[in-house]
Amino acid sequence: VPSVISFGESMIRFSTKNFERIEQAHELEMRVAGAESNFAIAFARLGGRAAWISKITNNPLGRFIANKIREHGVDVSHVIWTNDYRVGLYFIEFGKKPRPTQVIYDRKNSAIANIDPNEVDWEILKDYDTFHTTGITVALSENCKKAVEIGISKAKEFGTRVSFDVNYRSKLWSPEEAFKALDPILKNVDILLVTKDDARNVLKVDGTYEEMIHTLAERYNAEVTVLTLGSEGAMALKDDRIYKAEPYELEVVDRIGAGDAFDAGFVYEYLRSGDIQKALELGIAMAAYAHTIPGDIMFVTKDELELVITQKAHA
Ligand code: KDG
Repeated sequence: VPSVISFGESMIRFSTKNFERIEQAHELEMRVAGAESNFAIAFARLGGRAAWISKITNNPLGRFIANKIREHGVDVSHVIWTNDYRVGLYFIEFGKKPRPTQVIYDRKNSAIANIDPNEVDWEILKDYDTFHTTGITVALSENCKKAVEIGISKAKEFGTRVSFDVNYRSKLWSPEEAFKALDPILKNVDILLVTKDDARNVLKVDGTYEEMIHTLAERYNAEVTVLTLGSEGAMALKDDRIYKAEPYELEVVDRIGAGDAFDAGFVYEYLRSGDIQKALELGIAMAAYAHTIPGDIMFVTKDELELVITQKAHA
């Protein structure tokens, strides 16, 4: 069974209903969100073994987060609990064209931002095939960045693969700050996951998608490089060979978390079979389903995904 352990912050996500503006809302939906826990949950739901590491304030908000993640079979026993700091929150107002979706973070000085990188028992990485994290964690604080760097070096030492999604968030840092911090980190990544927009705007690669993915592979030398293309599907490069998967036709309900769902599908199948084409197909199917489900969490089964993948292949 493929296994991953991810590391990052999760927050309570409050979203307005029926496209209401935050200013007018008198009710908000309360859910859990966080790129790395989204990934672990999606991975567990596919049948993988998943754990999630974080640091959380021990209060009802923190317990809400851990419980919602555990509910899907993710091991949260390595979470570091503290009585200090706070649980991050974030607010979403979904837009309808031409009004954009708005996100407001309220997460400064959260528990994980104050993590001491040495308080994580990194030895546990030995028990997993892959260590997964994203650029969001690196952006949170200098301590988080150090923790990611230590986690990656420990993973290397233990022969645990590292998968990493650039996951640029403009509310956390500038593209220049992100590039400066991430460029050295990405050189130590085995499975590199990046959107075409982050590749262009943060990692400053240009040209056709083929040229972009080759540049990324040469610069960072990952075992496998994955470039997601939004509504145009996704592509991967391994051993100089390019693989592509076409997107699904879909109606968007909530696109947040689709990238994490893609990553989980790709990494799960890549670890399971090593088949890049199949990994892309599962990633794309996961992303498509994620767009149709309110909230960040992938309430899906492997059977449902296999069915749409088969239907797509025969369409
Ligand atoms: O990938 C989805 C995440 O962006 C969302 O869950 C919130 O983790 C989050 C963040 O930091 O933006």
